[in-house]
Amino acid sequence: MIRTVTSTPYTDQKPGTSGLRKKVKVFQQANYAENFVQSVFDVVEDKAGATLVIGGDGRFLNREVIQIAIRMAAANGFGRAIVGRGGILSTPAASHMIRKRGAIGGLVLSASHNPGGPDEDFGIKYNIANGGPAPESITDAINARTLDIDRWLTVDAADIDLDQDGEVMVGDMPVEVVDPVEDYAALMETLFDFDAIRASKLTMAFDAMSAVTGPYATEILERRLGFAAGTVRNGTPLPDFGGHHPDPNLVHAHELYETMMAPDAPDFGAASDGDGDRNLIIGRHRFVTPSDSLAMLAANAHLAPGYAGGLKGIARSMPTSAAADRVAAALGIPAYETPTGWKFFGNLLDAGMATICGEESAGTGSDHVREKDGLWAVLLWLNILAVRGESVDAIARDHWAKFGRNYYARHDYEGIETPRADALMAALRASLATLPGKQFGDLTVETADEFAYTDPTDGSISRNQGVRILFTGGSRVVFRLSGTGTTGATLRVYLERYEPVGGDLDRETSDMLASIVAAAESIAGIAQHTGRSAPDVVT
Ligand code: VG1
Ligand code: CO
Repeated sequence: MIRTVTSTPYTDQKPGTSGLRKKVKVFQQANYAENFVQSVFDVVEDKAGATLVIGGDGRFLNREVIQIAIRMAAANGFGRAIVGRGGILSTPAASHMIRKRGAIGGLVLSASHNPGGPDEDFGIKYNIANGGPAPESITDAINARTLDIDRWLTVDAADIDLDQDGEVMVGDMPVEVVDPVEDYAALMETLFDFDAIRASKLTMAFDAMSAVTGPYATEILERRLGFAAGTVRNGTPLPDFGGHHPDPNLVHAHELYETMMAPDAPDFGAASDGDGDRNLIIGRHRFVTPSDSLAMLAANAHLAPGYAGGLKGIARSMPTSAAADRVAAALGIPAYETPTGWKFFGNLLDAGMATICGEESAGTGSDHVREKDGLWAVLLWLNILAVRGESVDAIARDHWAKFGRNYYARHDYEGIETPRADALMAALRASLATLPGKQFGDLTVETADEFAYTDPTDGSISRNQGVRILFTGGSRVVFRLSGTGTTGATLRVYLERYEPVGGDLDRETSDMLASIVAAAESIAGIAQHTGRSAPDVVT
């Protein structure tokens, strides 16, 4: 029996960079999650009889919203729901499941790198039939629907047992509870040379940050690849991630960093985020920036069986360093520059224009799914290390010697009052026309603009994607406001300096970027607008 529940709109359900993210308390308001899920379902065409994948990163509220979504899917006429056991599906595993099972789409319940728990964050993201995040045309339609929604549909049915594999009926809809790891692990075995990695006898430390990758990493790294028990740390997904931010950067994964800088460090260290789509790579005594990791993976991908045929193209988000562009040029393949967020890579991957994509925020992935994929990046690195028989440090130095080095850092100013952050961006925009030719220390502005992207496959245009100031010689600073936060505004300042082949290739990043940091302050007046003299997080 389908039941219609009367509701009224919430005005704050606009998806950001990656889905709708709010405080748990916001999601706990009457009809809040239901309104959003119904708005998604109202926008999905041809859902009658179609398959829907549902899973999440295990954070607080995950199981409750999954039960709600299952009943609503049944009432909205879906033909089948596939749910990860325990409510668990990493973002890349959900993407693969949608593709493998021919689903019409999926709900991924996650706020990714944001903290979890009763007073922290929750999120809902909708992925389409290609397995990727819904593009802006669809998220805009969902948002429009949330503003005039007046009812949601459900069936009267009890919660299902999420911990029991198998099939049960909810209303007229079969619900399959499946192993969240099996299909994903099998996919990884098709891409990488597991025998070579096993034979390499490399040692490693993997920090799952008490988030969703624990079960995936334990199965793949410890069981299938034979890494020692204990290689995976913090391997049990916890609803509050143990009270930490499941954000794999040098601030939140500092224990891993310390392990990797110690005299007895293993060969390779890595971490992933809340929903398993990001990766942090630290070799023994060598941190690799995510932008460099993208470039190095692209340059060496042909060493792994899944990429032996070469790459079709490389795509990166605009704030990501240009290191990958130099690899694309050397390989004679196209390089694409997209706005921040994985949803912009989907069309390029579907069209066969790009094979590998990446973002400075520790996201890398390929055309094997339509999301970024943390463990995929770890396995590709391991495959490369096994084949080359060299350390991460040696591979990094070799890369810079060939391509030059893009020194890079991101400075985040978190929890700024939104009007102040908006004022900073407005002043910056207003000054753009006056900047070219201006001198800041040893830097001269070449061009200054606000990034807009025209999708080469469908011609859709996305504007206001960040302010970029390019200096002569390939250095630059980019300013944008985060679209994933839940309190106030976060200003991200992306700093990059290119040092050519033969230059200073092994210096401290902070020294190399000092003049760009100073220029960023003069150009944007960060201290004056935000009242902050230093960033909260440097990655
Ligand atoms: C951030 C990152 C962006 C990433 C997004 C989702 O967005 O900068 O590169 O795609 O998070 O990642 P923003 O708008 O806060 O800068 V995940 O792993 O949090 O889904
Ligand atoms: Co994530």
